[in-house]
Amino acid sequence: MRIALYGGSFDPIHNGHIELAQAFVEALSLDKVIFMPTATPPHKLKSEMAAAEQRLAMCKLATAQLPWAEVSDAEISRGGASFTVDTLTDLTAAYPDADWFLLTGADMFVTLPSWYRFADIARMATLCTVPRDDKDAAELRARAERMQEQGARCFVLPQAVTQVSSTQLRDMARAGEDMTALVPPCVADYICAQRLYTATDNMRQLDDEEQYLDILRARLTEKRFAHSLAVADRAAFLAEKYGADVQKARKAGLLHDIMKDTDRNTQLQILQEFGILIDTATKASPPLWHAVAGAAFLQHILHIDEDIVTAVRYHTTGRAGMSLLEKIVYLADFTSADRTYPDVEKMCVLSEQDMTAAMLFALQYTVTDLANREKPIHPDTVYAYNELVCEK
Ligand code: DGI
Ligand code: FE
Ligand code: FE
Repeated sequence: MRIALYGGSFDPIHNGHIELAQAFVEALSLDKVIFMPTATPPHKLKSEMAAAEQRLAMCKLATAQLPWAEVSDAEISRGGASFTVDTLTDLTAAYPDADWFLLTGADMFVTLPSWYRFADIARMATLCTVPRDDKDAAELRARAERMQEQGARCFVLPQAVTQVSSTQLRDMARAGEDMTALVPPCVADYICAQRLYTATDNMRQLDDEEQYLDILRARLTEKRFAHSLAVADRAAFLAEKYGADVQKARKAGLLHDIMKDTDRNTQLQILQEFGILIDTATKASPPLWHAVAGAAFLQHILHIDEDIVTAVRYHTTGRAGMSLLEKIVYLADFTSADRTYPDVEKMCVLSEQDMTAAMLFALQYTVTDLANREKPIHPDTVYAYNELVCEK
């Protein structure tokens, strides 16, 4: 038996996926391709993705007529993020005599060497991919060669297959456009009947606080939730005082710690998913990750305004050349009603009287505190501090 594992979010499955699988069935004489929809990642909002059961149902509809296709709910049943290495381990144990292949799109293929336990994956399956166009082909073959030098077996299809974008399909669904050229007709019908991908628009428009409160309640501990409300109040108060946009300050304050209670691995996963590379200094300080991951979440999933996104991004480290909104959120986090450190009163008074002095005081405190505890100090914090002392 020659069996391929084809994992993905399949949100929705489309003709590009089917064509890719079909091409490998022919090129590699595969007996079976197992479509494996991933579980919904913990940081995805319900309205942003079709439910796991719906993605599974679409895979089954799309492959019902294909004798070589099988759909597995193993990762969905397992729940949470699955590692490909674990899925392959289970599958190879279930079919110990089979030759295994792992099908990946070009975008995934190039990231393979950084996948968890890549060497084990490579030991269990031949790594297969297909170019998006002619330009891609040479690049993919070069990557394949490099992996082969590390002992992997690779296969790059010589010809490209049709590229279809799931993002584009979701946009089409939202706009009520006909998708039958890009997905199997039964999948198009299913998307219409289930009204999939139509909620995202509401998401984008709904700006009322209630909605953000629901999102926060689901993600934060009670204490962190209370802190977020206190920072929102404080940010609004400071915005009023310094002539900034009060609504934006409130929103930024509310959302600034949205990823703080998410476990660190998931924070890293979010960064990886959005292609955000963190510098070595950030990598060395896990307490900074929630700000970067939170900003990415706000930008890519909640579609929040960019000035709010950067206020969240820099609320922990600060940076040189901070905007008014960034300073307000930074100081609000330092002076919210729930803060209890020794100099909090002085900090509060300063933040209301002299923003620059308050920033300097806060940064001085942070730098000193980190140095005393022998923690690394992020360069952005140092730049923010230097800018203020040099201007004095
Ligand atoms: O999320 P909060 O607790 O409300 O506050 P925060 O986002 O300011 O996070 C504070 C933590 O971040 C605290 O443990 C100190 C740490 N921190 C702030 N700046 C730096 C830093 N840690 C390192 N390593 N480097 C920094 O520059
Ligand atoms: Fe924070
Ligand atoms: Fe905070």
